[in-house]
Amino acid sequence: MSTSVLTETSPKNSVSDLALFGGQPAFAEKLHVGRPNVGDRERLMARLNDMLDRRWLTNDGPFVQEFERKICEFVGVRHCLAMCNATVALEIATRALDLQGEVIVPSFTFIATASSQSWLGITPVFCDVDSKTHNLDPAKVEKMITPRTTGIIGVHVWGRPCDIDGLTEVARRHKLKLMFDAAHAFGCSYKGRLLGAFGEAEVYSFHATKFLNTFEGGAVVTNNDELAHKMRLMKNFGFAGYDNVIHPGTNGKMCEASAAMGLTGLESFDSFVDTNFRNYKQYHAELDPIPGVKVIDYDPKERSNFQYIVAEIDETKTGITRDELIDLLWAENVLARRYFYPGIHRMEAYKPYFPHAGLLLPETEKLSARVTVLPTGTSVDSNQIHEICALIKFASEHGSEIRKRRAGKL
Ligand code: T4K
Repeated sequence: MSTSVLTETSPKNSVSDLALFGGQPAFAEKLHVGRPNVGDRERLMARLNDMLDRRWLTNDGPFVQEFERKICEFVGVRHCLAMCNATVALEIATRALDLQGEVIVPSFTFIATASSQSWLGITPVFCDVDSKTHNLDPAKVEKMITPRTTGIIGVHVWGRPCDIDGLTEVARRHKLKLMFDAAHAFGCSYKGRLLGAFGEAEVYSFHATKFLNTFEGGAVVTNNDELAHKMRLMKNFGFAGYDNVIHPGTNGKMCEASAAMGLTGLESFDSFVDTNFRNYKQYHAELDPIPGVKVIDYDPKERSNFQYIVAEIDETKTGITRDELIDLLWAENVLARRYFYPGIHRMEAYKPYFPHAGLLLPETEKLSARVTVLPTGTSVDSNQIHEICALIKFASEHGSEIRKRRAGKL
């Protein structure tokens, strides 16, 4: 359902019509990236009522068990450990795998990939990505290995799979553990098989902004029985029964309300994909003709959830930088995002780790200056997408004029 309405002044006829320069915003209300997909409300409310009637709100309740079972069936994996969020799930999986010392991660990812490591006293070593896939480049990973390296965490950025074969081969050669941060990748495949079954374990996020959400939530999926057993203990303080702690642990549990939301969302899986796919096709059709604006592709041979519409802006062709475009869009109430700017290696908390990391991360630096993520999902409609694309087209056609005007030269 659409929440933002177009004002009567759009489209823009001249640069002066842009909200950046005092014109009326194209949208009366803010259009966000990451608006949650909400499934059938009645089904959700019925589940929440059941939960309240049962007075069983958390601690491995029936909805959590059903959610874990359904995820296993859906993905084709033996174990699913539902958790309170993906960050804690990454931490638990990292401890269960006994990673220590250094772990190789991309810098072009959400902060949680790295912070899950540093939180455990592990040094996240930032490796560059492939400019086409936006994912870890196995050849570069191999060059970052030191005697302290114990593991690699590949991130399936935007739900597009890592080069899993390449990373598996590097991990095998160097006896490293390989795990995947599949936060974006629920329902996406690699060589025809759904992500979730690769490496030692994979971690989904079910945060509100993700394709499938449980309000807050995440899960580790694995085919490793021993690892799953350990993580089940770890996510519940290490309890093996009342008053009996047999393993170090924390509180990583998913609650029943979250699982109820997840079960409800799963029932709408196909319609969420259909909506995202329709939006993706429309963005492609309307943005592809604009020089310097490249919408990233999802491989038609694979399954994708199309949750992210990602455009790379080449300022040499648009005449306007990604950041200038974002300022322009925000003024029009289109809250496009610059994931994953500036790259974790440039974030205040991580700069001291490797002050010169940028020298080894040229693709990351380029991407984090070019990428913009645009609104999609079940809360935007095709008129709104058309208007967003029209704004981007207008911006690129008037790039130099906009730039001069911003600099006060016009
Ligand atoms: N690994 C990767 C690769 C990840 O991308 C993430 C999370 C994780 C691990 C960790 O997963 P969790 O521990 O969160 O399960 C958002 C999300 O908060 C974050 O979960 C996500 N990645 C990241 C890519 O995006 P921000 O910094 O954009 O802020 P946030 O959460 O405020 O949401 C962005 C926009 O979404 C808001 O401007 C408005 C909209 N929104 C958000 C919420 C929560 C809504 O419309 N409704 C809502 O309820 O991080």
